[in-house]
Amino acid sequence: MTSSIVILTGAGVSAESGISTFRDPDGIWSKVDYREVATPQGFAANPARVHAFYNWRRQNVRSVEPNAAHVALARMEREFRGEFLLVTQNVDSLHERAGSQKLIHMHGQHDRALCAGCGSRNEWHDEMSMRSRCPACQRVGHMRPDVVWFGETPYEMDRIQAALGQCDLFISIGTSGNVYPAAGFVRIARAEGARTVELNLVPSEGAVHFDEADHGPATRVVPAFVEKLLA
Ligand code: BV8
Repeated sequence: MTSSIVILTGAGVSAESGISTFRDPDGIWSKVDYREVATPQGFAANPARVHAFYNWRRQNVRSVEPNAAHVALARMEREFRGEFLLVTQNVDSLHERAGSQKLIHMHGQHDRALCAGCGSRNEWHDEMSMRSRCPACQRVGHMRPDVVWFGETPYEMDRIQAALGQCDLFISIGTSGNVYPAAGFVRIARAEGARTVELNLVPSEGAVHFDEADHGPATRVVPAFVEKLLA
C-alpha cells in the first residue's frame, strides 16, 4: 500500500503544451550555449543576452496551456490519500495552472524576479532588463530571473531530501536525467526502499535505476499511470 509519493518532473512534461525541451534534437541547448545564458558567469558577462533569453522564454509560455499530464498530476494530488510532493525542474507555471499545490520549483520560476541588491523575490510577467526597478528596494540594475543557474544551489533541497527519505513511491516524469542533483533523486529514493518508476518518452540517462518504466508521450503514460494508481 503506497503511503507517500514524490514526483520529479522535467521539460518533457511540458513538451506537448508546446514548450521546447533542452536536450532533444531541436531543444533549447541546440540553439543557445547554456554557459552564456544559464550560468552566473554568463549573466555577469552579458546580462542583456540573458535577459533576452528569459524574456523570450517568458513570452513563449504566454500562449500555452497545461496538458493532460499536468492535469493528471493535479488530480493525483487531490485524490491520493497519503503524503504527496511534486518537485519540478521546470521554470514554467503549468503545474500550478493545472491545479498542483504541493509543488516545489527546485530550479526557480521564470515569471519571478530576484533582486541581487536586496534579495527580494517578486512575481514578474513582463520584460526584464538591467533598467528594471526592484519593487522592494526601488534600485535599478540588480534584477535577474529567479531561476537556479548551473553552479547555483537548487531551492528547498532540505525539504526535497526529507521527502525522498520517507517516500515509498518515486516517479520521474519527462526528464533526461542529465542535471544534478535532480538526476540523483532516484538513487536516494531507491536506497531508502522506494519503488521507482520512470514515465518518459524514451529511457533516460538514469533508466537503469528504475524498477519500472512506461515509455511514451506524457499525455498518454501519465494519465494512465495515475488512473491505475488511484483505482
Ligand atoms: C548544483 C535553469 C550544487 C533554469 C537549469 C553532481 C552533483 C551535483 C552537481 C553536479 C554534479 N555534476 C555536475 C554538477 C553541476 C550541474 C550539472 O548537473 N551539470 C550537468 C550538465 C552535468 N548542476 C548544477 O549546477 C546544479 N547546482 O549542483 O549546486 C549543489 C548540489 C547538491 C545540493 C546542493 C547544491 C544546478 C542545476 C540547475 C541548472 N539550471 N536551468 C532554466 O533556464 O530552465 S538546468 C535545465 O536542465 C533546466 O532547469 C531543466 O529543467 C534541467 C533538466 O533538463 P530536463 O528537464 O531533463 O530536460 P531535457 O531536455 O534534458 O530532457 C527532456 C526529457 O523529456 C527527455 O528525456 C525527453 O526524452 C523527454 N520528453 C520529450 N518529450 C516528451 C518527453 N517525455 C514525455 N513526453 C513527451 N512528450
